[in-house]
Amino acid sequence: MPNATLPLSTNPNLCKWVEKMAALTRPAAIHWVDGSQSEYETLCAQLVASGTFTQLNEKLWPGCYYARSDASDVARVEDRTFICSHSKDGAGPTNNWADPFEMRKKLKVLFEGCMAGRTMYVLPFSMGPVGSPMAQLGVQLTDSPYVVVNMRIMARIGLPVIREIDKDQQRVVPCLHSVGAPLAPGARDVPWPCNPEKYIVHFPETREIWSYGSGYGGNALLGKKCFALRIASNLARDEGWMAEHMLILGVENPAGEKTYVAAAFPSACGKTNFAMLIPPPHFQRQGWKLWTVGDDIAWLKPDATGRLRAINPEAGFFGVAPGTSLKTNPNAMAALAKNTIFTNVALTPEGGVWWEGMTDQPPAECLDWQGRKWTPALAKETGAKAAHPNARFTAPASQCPTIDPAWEAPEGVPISAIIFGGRRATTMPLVYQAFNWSAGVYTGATMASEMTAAAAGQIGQVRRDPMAMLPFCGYHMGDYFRHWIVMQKKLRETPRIFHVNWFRKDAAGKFLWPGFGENMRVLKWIVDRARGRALGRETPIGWAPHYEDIDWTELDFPRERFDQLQLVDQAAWHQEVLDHEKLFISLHDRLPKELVYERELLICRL
Ligand code: TSX
Ligand code: MN
Repeated sequence: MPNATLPLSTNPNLCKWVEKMAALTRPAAIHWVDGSQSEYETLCAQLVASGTFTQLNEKLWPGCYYARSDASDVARVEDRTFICSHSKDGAGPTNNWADPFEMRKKLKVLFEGCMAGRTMYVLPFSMGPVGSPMAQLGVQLTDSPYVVVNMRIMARIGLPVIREIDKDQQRVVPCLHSVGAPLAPGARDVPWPCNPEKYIVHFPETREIWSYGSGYGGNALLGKKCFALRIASNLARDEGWMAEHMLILGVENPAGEKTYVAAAFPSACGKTNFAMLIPPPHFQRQGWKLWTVGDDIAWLKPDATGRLRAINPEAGFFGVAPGTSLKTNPNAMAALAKNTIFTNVALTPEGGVWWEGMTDQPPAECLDWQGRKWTPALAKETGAKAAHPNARFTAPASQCPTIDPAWEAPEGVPISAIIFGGRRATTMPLVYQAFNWSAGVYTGATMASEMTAAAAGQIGQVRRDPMAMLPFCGYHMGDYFRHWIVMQKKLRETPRIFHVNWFRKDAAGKFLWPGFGENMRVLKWIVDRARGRALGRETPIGWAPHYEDIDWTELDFPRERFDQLQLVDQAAWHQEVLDHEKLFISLHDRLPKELVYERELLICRL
């Protein structure tokens, strides 16, 4: 038997599962995580001693740590992510499917003895405020102390969660995680253990997650994408709620009335920036305030009166560092100023961190995300980046200056509008409102974004990413659309649905819209529309603002430019609906009829 701290739970099923998984993975020790500050400090000190963490300069970055991952373990691995439902069709054509029986056999072999020489941490966590009727419980077994300290920021963990688990009849999602790097007796560890062979596996029917080989982000912090989106989307479909890849934002008007919106954007659209938006000075003087509830995931559920309410299941921000600055997102900069873990950014000689876009002036020299010397001259010569483009900060949400007073309300906040968006140089206007719920679902189902980095596709190529859920829906996308359609019947009043595009360009290739704080002007129209207080113009694709419907105070934005920004170009939209059909054909056998009809109606209106 491994040397172990006392089991903190009295739940016999949990204790038996821990024993069984320990027998499989054979750790040298078992540590039940209590979630305390002192435990956190001990683990961080241990990570510093083992070379995984560097403690940053206490004067510049109090309570902050710095980690470099292995160069091969820097992002989610979508081609190694599996949905193992009983039927292949249940996972749909957009997910990797594997037979659950075959996969279990494979995983048993991989996990056999994989924690040798390491400590297995038993990490109880709650996605959502502890005790909230909308929260969900999980226990992650992991051999990565880096994962434990990151999870302490991103979720509620430890003793208060154990007390919830020990109440009867609580469902707990078992999550097994290993970096897949057993240590032989006396062998020296590396700063970032991982395995070239990676498996991120979900069993939707039995609500289980098995993750092997990676220590990074969404592959390893299993409460986030694996649980709060892929498993939760299955729970939500079965139980009549929604698990969405959305930020939640509160808009307070000068009368003190608050309207909450949820918004889904594909990556590289500035979702975290939008979640922490600062209104232009004129709006601030009038008394408009924006409040952040969450920046990545929303769980939405109809309440007893038939209103849709939302919680943020997370407790922190796992944000992309490059591009984050006092100009683009001062609230994020305040949130990450202390008690934050940085991964794969650059390290400055003063013991600080830096990344591309953080300041106009780069440091004279620093160590890049792989620990090599980096200078601005070198960057100019070779294009080398100091920080990895997917470098991250893990920061407590409570440290965001605009965190909403109700961000941990167990009953959630009422959602009045849902916003979809994408990065589109052409075709999509700045803003429009779908005619009704099913037209709105069509808008979300067909949303798309242009590739920015040459990550997978070509730069500029339009990629469909329905509801920004393509990599995160844990079942068939056609069934997912149907669930959206069906949700209307559970609501007395549906949130109004909008589409925005901050990225339309003119013929010269320049952005037509200033974006960032100025997006408040669009948000005001959205909130006013949702509350039935703003006018609109009917277009073939939905309701759009007249020039006069937007508050232009202190922004010089000519009417002609606005017309250009809002133009619904017939030829471009004919192309657009043709492209919608491609997506629909791939899902045809499970596509709800409503979406086929919405497309027909749209074509007729065009
Ligand atoms: O986050 C962005 N938002 C949302 C902000 C609340 N970004 C950054 C995207 C990369 C992740 C934006 N970039 C936005 C935006 O609204 N808009 C743009 C495009 C843009 C970039 C630079 C300028 C203008 C628009 N600069 C000047 O006009 C000087
Ligand atoms: Mn995300």
